[in-house]
Amino acid sequence: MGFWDWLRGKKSDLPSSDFVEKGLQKSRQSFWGRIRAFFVGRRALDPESKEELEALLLSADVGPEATDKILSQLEASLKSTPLREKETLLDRLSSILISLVDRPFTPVEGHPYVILIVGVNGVGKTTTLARLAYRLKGEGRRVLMGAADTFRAAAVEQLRLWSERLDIPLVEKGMGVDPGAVAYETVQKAVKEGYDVVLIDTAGRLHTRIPLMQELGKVYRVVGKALPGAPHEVLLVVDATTGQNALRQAEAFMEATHCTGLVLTKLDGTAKGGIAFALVEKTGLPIRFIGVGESAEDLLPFSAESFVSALLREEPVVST
Ligand SMILES: Nc1nc2c(ncn2[C@@H]2O[C@H](COP(=O)(O)OP(=O)(O)O)[C@@H](O)[C@H]2O)c(=O)[nH]1
Ligand SMILES: [Mg+2]
Repeated sequence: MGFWDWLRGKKSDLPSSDFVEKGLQKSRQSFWGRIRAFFVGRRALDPESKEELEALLLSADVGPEATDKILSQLEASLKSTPLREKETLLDRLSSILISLVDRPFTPVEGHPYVILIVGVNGVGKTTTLARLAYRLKGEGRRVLMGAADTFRAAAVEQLRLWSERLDIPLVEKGMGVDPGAVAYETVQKAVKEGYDVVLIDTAGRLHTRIPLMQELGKVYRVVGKALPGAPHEVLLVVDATTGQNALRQAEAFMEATHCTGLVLTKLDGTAKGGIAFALVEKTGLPIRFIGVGESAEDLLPFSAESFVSALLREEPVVST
């Protein structure tokens, strides 16, 4: 699996759907199982069943905007192209869902390739950073990490532990220092010493705390001073288990700083999963990675096809 290629916009080597299916098991068996069941034996949508489907999508965290869009696209598509004999209504829904979350990602050239990780507290920023670092190192890339989450001592310590465990160098100046200074120094070191990738952790902040949000804009600008064109990606990490609150977070972060993509974590911990559609609809950002579990292998490049199929696929019969 090529994480480096994926960062550079190449889609060649996507994760096996098995991982995605395992991670989305709860959603598939719960809310999306109900959506699947709704379509059994149905080949048309009357107003009543449309309402039923609407309620099901809303209950699966799809959110009102994306739900409206899905329903109107489904209706329009059935009107313009009636179902073929072998095609099902669920097939039609799948294509619409795929097109909804399949947003293009435009890679920016840069060496070192600098990635800034942002989001509220506890969503999985540091975990995501460490998993990316681990994968990229495994692919032979020289990785440097920066501990610009200087808000809590525990945050620096957490990254220091990862740095030791993964044997990946870390720039850190302890707690309480200006995060911009850490970010600047990290990028500067990476340029000077020829690193391939720079991953910068930032403090989790409540999206309602204005000064902290402004500080993020400053970190972004400072990174650009250390290396023109950087950061090449700003990943906004969002916790799938927080439901519609995730949308408000995303909006606030997009106002505070330029974001290039989403990381949707803890999909293994929700029975809904529809927040992916709501988030993409709201932000227009592509989902770049998903977190589907606790282990280092559980960060996956996002594929719209695998994701939708993992939500809607019939639960395989397990033979014992
Ligand atoms: N189940 C599960 N837990 C996750 C995932 N990603 C992160 N976590 C957990 O979420 C918690 C907070 O993660 P952390 O990276 O410290 O969040 P941060 O405050 O945003 O840096 C940790 O216990 C992680 O193990 C995921 O995809 N699935
Ligand atoms: Mg952290």
